[in-house]
Amino acid sequence: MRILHTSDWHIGRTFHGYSTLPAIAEVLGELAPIIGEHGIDVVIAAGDVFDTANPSGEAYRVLQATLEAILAAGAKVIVTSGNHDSPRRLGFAGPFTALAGLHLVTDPATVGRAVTIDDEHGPVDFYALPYLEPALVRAEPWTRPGVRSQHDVVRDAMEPIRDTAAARRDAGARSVVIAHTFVAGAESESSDSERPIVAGGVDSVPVGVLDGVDYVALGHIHGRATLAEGVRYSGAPLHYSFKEAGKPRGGWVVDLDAHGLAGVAWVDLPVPRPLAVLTDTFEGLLTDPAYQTHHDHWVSATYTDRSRRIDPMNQLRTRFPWCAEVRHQPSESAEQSRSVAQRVRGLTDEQIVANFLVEVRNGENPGADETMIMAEVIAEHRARGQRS
Ligand SMILES: [Mn+2]
Repeated sequence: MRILHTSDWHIGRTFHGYSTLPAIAEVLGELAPIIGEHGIDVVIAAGDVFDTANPSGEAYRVLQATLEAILAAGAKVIVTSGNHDSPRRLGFAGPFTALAGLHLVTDPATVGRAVTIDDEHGPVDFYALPYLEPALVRAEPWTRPGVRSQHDVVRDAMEPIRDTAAARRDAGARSVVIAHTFVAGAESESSDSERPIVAGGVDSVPVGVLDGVDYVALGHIHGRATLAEGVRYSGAPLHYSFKEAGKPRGGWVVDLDAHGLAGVAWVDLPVPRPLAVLTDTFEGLLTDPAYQTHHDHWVSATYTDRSRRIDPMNQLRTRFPWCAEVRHQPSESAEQSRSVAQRVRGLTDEQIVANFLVEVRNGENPGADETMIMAEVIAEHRARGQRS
């Protein structure tokens, strides 16, 4: 069996105020040709199908066209819900669409129940874990009392799955888990375009919790990540943040043979409009010939001039029509990236105060009068300190 693992389609998301619907429709439109070319049997969408719980009619139209084309290309589809989706809305037609090979698994009550699809070697059991909010699933019979975290709920969901998978392995069954959650170790590949599951704290699942099945298709992180040979994030099919600039977009092609995982390969999806993150003086951004290549790209421009420009966006758009973000970061502020302790090490009190003024005034040094006043105040303070 050959599986295409995708996730985080986020249909309906905006990018710096622009609709991404035409771009995601184009990218998802490439799935059907990939299915034909690679002989894909099953397509997985591991959560965050939509960007919101209440998507627009246009967003539904993109999803409908995508799923219709996948089914027409001859693959089955297994979809689960992410934290952005409404499980009820996304899953409502699941009992009927399953008859057509479209499995919408979004109900926490069905955790542990497999969607079984046969190949020439026998059954493959797909266990989907929609995003499991601890407070909303603690009444489910498969949870232990007092579940509080992603670690707790995914651990509890996995225990019966692991037992069933082990028992059915003897009968020739292979098993795949689909989960929308944050697994520890994926941090380096993560991006700011996914909101954290728990604000103000890291709530992650140790990778070992997912042991015992042949492949784990993860969703939630927007960059691809490999946590183990058979435990991976595919990432989003479209760039949804400048933090993802240069990162590949696509999915994992997963092969199962009679014994389990036989191989994993990456397949690229097209990038309709690449991202460019440019930092230079304002003049440099507008005139350096090297940037001409970014004319049709999404551009995030940071200009390093000392003073702020009036309406920089409109000026930059004369050169970069798709400039989506402008930041002002005076070059002196590179100094700010060092810690305070590093910056003051070995300096006199006079130097520390002078540097502070330079920093808060975008590079303007203290004048002679100011230097004299500072010296007086510091001397006075020192004398007072010695007396007490
Ligand atoms: Mn998510």
